[in-house]
Amino acid sequence: MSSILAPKLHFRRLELQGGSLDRISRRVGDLDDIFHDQRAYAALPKDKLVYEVVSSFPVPDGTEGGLFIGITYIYPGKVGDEYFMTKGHFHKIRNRAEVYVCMEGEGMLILMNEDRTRTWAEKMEPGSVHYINGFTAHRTANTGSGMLSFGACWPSDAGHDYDTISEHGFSKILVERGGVPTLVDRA
Ligand code: S6P
Ligand code: ZN
Repeated sequence: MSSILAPKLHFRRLELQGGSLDRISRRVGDLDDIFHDQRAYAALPKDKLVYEVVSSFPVPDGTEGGLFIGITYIYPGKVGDEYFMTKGHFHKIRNRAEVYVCMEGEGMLILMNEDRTRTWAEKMEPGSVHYINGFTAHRTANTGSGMLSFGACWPSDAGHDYDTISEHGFSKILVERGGVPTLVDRA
């Protein structure tokens, strides 16, 4: 049996250790097709950090039966009235599920079914656990004034389909209305 270097997700330290870690930084300039207010988007510095993801892949990408683990850190901020958020994706193998565990901050997990007829959201707070069913697009938004950090665990053969979201978006967006995060239909 080949040996694997198991990742350790440390909830209290908000960090991932062990194995070879993959780090991704997403800045304003990387997210040009996700926010609805293009004028507010254009006014922000392109190098401003929106979120970072640290992931551990204990088995090769595409392995059936393994799991990947990651932590996402979303900075506080808004583009117009829309909160800083992740790109969002379906899994390439559509039936693959995922679990998120919120570690710090306040946020919303935004979910959408495959035919885009339903978009809904779950509140994220420290300790909240979120089961993301297969066939469901998912993205997270930071609705608080500090960092939103959460752990994720997903099947190692799930893959990511970003193109469908970048082309069609979610059918609702999460905006601030009177200080309250609110899902509204896209204009
Ligand atoms: C992976 C999992 C998360 C996201 C991360 C960033 O399946 O859902 O680790 O990759 O939250 O979001 P995105 O949409 O940019 O990959
Ligand atoms: Zn995912």
